[in-house]
Amino acid sequence: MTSSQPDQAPDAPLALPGYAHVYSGKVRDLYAPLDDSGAPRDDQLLLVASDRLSAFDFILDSPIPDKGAVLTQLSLWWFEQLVDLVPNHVVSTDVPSAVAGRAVLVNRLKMLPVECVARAYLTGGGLREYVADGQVSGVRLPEGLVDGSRLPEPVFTPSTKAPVGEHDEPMPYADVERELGADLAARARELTVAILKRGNEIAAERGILIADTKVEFGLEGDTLVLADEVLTPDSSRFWPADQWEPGHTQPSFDKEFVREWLISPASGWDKASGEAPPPLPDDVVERTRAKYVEAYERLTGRSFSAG
Ligand code: PZK
Repeated sequence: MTSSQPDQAPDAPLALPGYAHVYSGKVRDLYAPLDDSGAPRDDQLLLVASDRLSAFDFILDSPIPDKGAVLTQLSLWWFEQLVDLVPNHVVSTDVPSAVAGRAVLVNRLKMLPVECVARAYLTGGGLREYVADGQVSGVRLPEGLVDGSRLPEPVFTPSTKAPVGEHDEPMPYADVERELGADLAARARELTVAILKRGNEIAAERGILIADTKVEFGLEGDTLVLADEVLTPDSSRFWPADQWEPGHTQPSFDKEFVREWLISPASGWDKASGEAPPPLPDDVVERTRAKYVEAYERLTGRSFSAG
């Protein structure tokens, strides 16, 4: 059994012949393809999504079968839906069989040093800012909004890229302009908001609200390119539309059963203890897997088949 303290280094990354491990995030791993001389190529990366799940800032010991594949396939589908708005980094899905379905070969970009976030509904850090001063990321909002309220227009709420284990901090738009220049900052803002709007237009017809999302852009010359994953439950808050009821915390589409079980007496776990959460019961794992598959199938209209 592995442990799961916050900030703890993940297990040894999978060895992939022909690739060098570059970096591991909480739930994904990055590799560089090797060239004919065995040196890492500097123009491409292999993005591998794992079945790991984070909850309450812990990486849980129980993997969710097929989560990495479902999220990879969902991202690929969104990239297609967005291609008229923004080009993306995808090169190929021809990847080693050990990571088939959950890895993508991408163009290596010069990444923007900003997390591009847009919010269509008010919750989380955006709600805290609003309660404190009636604004979110410098945008004045109407009075009377509550947890879960739909915003009049999606708002760009950039944040800093925190090191693994730390939380991203809100970044004033003026700082984004200083980092990127006014022109690039404005393009990143417009694209981020456009991606969330398009996402919600599509998702609304399929019973899902996308409360907010975080996207990553890189540059290829002067062109902004959409990178990383896009509009997945890991990068966005998905809410079931039929349960949307402003005034309280909305249930998470994907993690509802995990959170509910972890905070229930059945888990024997105290969120405030600092201890690692216990492994999930099989039925919670299975019901959570089913939610990821359901999100994929509802959004894309395709059926998910592993392998
Ligand atoms: C890049 N990440 C985050 C993703 C991880 C970490 N196309 C690109 N070019 C250059 N860098 C990146 C990308 C992308 N995407 C993405 N860090 C760097 C990340 C997946 C797994 F461990």
